[in-house]
Amino acid sequence: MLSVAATCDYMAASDYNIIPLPASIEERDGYFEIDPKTTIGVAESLKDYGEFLSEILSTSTGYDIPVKVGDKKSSIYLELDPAFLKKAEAYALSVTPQRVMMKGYDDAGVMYAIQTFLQLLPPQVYSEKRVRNIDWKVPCVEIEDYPQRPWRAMMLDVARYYHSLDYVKHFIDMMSKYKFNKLQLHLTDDSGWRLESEKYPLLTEKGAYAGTQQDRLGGYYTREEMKDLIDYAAFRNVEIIPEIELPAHILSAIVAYPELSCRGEQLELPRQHFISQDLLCVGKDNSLKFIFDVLEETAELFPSPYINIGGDEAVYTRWEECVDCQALKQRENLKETKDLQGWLTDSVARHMKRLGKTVVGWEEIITRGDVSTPVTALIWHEPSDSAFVANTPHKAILTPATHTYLDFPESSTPGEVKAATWMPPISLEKAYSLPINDYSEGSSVEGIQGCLWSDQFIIGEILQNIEPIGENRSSAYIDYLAFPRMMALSEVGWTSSAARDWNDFRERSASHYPKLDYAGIGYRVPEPILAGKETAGADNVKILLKPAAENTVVRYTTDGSYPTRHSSIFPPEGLTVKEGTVVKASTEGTGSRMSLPLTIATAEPEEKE
Ligand code: TNX
Repeated sequence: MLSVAATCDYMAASDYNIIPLPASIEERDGYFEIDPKTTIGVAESLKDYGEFLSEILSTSTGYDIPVKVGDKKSSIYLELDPAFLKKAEAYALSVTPQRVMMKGYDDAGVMYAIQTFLQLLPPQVYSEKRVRNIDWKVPCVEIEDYPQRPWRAMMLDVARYYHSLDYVKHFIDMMSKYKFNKLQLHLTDDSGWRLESEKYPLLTEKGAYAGTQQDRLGGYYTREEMKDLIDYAAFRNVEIIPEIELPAHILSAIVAYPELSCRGEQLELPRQHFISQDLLCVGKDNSLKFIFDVLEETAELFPSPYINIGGDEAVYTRWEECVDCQALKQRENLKETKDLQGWLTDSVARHMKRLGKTVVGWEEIITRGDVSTPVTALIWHEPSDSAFVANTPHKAILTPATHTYLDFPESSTPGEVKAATWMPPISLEKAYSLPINDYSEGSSVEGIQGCLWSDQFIIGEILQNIEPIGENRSSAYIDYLAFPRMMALSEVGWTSSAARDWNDFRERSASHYPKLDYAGIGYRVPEPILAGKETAGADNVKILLKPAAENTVVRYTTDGSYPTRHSSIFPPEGLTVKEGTVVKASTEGTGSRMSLPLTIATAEPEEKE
């Protein structure tokens, strides 16, 4: 529960602007200031954490802030305290005018104490170069914090669009800042196979690139690169869960090894978004051997106790026509073709269990046939579908498309990024409203996951045309789609439902934009909100706009052009115009960043007789 000790009125708990909102904040007077004499003391085992913090602080402040092992007198001190709160990922942060103490129950807690501390500093702290003339002050505070849910994940689809290793690291940085702890890497799909295999080299030789040598699209990660990425993520308390899709979304493997499919045809990798009907043939021994081999190799590479096998959207036409699949169905006494998927899921889950891994997959892994080995299902249709796991040995993660598919745009405002369209847009408020009501210890809902699919901009034909953002397809769109909504999901996963407050979150999230700017994270600036339009006569139409958040400025035009940061400021008391005027209003972001324009058309004046 949020507990706020009202010791003074100088700052309210939410004024500290921390996202996700901590479990307990006690305000204190005064501030701590980083200066050229600041040092960081650490226990021996936390040296890397001290250096991580020192690097960030030294870069932005320009001071040389040394790390001193065992020096308890340092002005900033980091320590582990396994007796503290006895909760995984818990931390305490105490800021007094003299010193800053960060205490973690575990390494994760230490990382999160650092991340919260950074959020309390001026936004320039995230800058990659020295920023002068800043008072590096941190308001005094006592924070004790821990997550409500152990599973706070993001999924990144690197299969439909090859995101570079640097981009994936940037994505992990974004996650860590907002205390996400699991990254589901969607490594394989119809459009590409992105993980090097030792046993099956053609998976990446043929399955990682579409098109001809000259203009080929794609890429993959070597096993060495992946090890490096896993370590990079682990240090930031992000566990990478690999996803190898089966039995559908596997064309890239079939292109490399045609004998894996029911028909054995040589097919090609698509250059456009495409969902193949070809499945992994469940009736052939060589296909089963292949998938077990690949999963074993993958399980060995990734230390996560989970392995994701996809499982979504299989259409069974091929299995229905396949003699081998039908023979298996008879042999195993299965009623329907979908039961073959359950049979496969259960065989894989049992085998993975022997290797110490729990299988995760989209909800189809428990709805298509019988699976008795405990698995974790990603509920992607409706939040209430988590009921699927009630009275079963399985667990559920909420990732409903309605709230967490950040590949849907935030609005239908003209000019919006046209990403996935099979559902209505997901506003920031909608993402924030994802219900998770069951917080009991034994709940079968372990947490939430936000998803960033990349299929809708596989070739960029739509995104290319976008105005006024005007970029071609690139990973930068992931940032734009992810923020600010990732902050909303972060709070859904971390903070108790009772402490979540949309109006308060909206203000806090806007206060993070400068932080994102300095951290090099792209985001969508929210448009102003139309609060009223009253017509009192042809010369008297009054338009009222609310800023997207209190600390944002609204600019407008009446000549049809897009507002810029040089346009007039929209009057807070409202604007009176003549009928027929078209008002365009945008939120002013930082730099040259403006929100999409909100267009407010007024009625055409009536023709005089
Ligand atoms: C559905 S949700 C999919 C993905 C697409 C996504 C696009 C799910 C398990 N499958 O293959 O990328 O929609 O929004």
